[in-house]
Amino acid sequence: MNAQKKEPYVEKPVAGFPLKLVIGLMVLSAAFVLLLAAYTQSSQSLPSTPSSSSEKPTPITQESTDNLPVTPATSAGSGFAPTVANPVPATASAPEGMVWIPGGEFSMGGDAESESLCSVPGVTRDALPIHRVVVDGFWMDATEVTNEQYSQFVNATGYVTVAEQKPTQEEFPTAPPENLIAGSTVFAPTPQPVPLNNYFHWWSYVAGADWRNPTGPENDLTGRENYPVVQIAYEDAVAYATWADKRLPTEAEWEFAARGGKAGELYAWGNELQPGGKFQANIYQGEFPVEGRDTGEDGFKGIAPVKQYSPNAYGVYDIAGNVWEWTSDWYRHDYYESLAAEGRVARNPQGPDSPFDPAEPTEKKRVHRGGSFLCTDLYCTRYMVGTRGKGEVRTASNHVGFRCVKSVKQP
Ligand SMILES: [Ca+2]
Ligand SMILES: [Ca+2]
Repeated sequence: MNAQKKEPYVEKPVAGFPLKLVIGLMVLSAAFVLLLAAYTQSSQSLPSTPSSSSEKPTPITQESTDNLPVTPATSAGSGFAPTVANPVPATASAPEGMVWIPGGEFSMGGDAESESLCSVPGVTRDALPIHRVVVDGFWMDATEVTNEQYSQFVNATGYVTVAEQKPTQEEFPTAPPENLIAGSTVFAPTPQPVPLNNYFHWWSYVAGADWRNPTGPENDLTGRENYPVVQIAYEDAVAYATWADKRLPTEAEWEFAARGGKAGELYAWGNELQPGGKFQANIYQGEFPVEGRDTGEDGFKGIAPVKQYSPNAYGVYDIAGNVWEWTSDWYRHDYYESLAAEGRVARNPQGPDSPFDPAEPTEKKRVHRGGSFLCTDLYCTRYMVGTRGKGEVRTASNHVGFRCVKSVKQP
């Protein structure tokens, strides 16, 4: 009855839990508990310790960004060439909470092999080939958008997110009315180890889960003002960005920012997962996805407040890990191939004209980037900077959020 029931395509839905699938399964499931896609860790597991990171370098400023070093490729990448950042400084003082990303020409994509990329050895094919891209400079939120920030938007506008809306009979014509209940997808750790080839084991549809109640009605945002907002569908992120006079980043802008002026490195902070033995992002350690097995060795079990780890060279925090981030590009598995086939440097690419994921051909997906607190070297190392994720646009979950960018007029 749906594409997710078959053996997943190599690059499975990283964070996409089509709501249609959810409601559709509800028709069959009186238990009202659905097991859905992805690799994550329950945000019911609150951070057990404060950040282990005491180093918080000063975010890059307008004055300093044009002096950022250009570093030649040092790792994986035979296909990588140095990043050439624009010398043009920002034209105005930084908007509150944003940092200047100079833009320039860089090598985009990923060719690093990993035995743990979503249980599939080798490279993530949708991140190939490595190709040259130019993006103009822009402002970027230094952090993922927080609950506090999203609250300000909702208080000002009365906006109602997708997860808060009761699904309609028109949208789900075969679902009985009693199943048309607002809710969203929530990571549900398993009581015992499970095969990692079926993400249905660790996702549930939870009635009443939404951005105010990320894991369900029993958990609200008290004390979580500085955590990234989650349970945000694509249109919910766009609505916020529009209200804030910002926009979502393109996938190319996101990767340019994440690479921090470096070229071909495995991570947003370099080539070692734990330089000096220290984790640089909130990901997942321990046996996935088993209840109680997230060891929190990186300082956090589950989701973390923003800004708990050092920023990258451009001053952006949590660009890897914590929560996945929506970008404005449609997802196509072969988009990089089509760009490379044009035989020239892509300038400010906006993504393909339409979405297509061979694993779920009927779903409309946008690109997610950065991985989340549920990404583990045992299962899905999508915190590696060149790798890609994707999500159905009307589907939210408790490990997907976003950050915004803002264009400037070029002199
Ligand atoms: Ca963690
Ligand atoms: Ca992130």
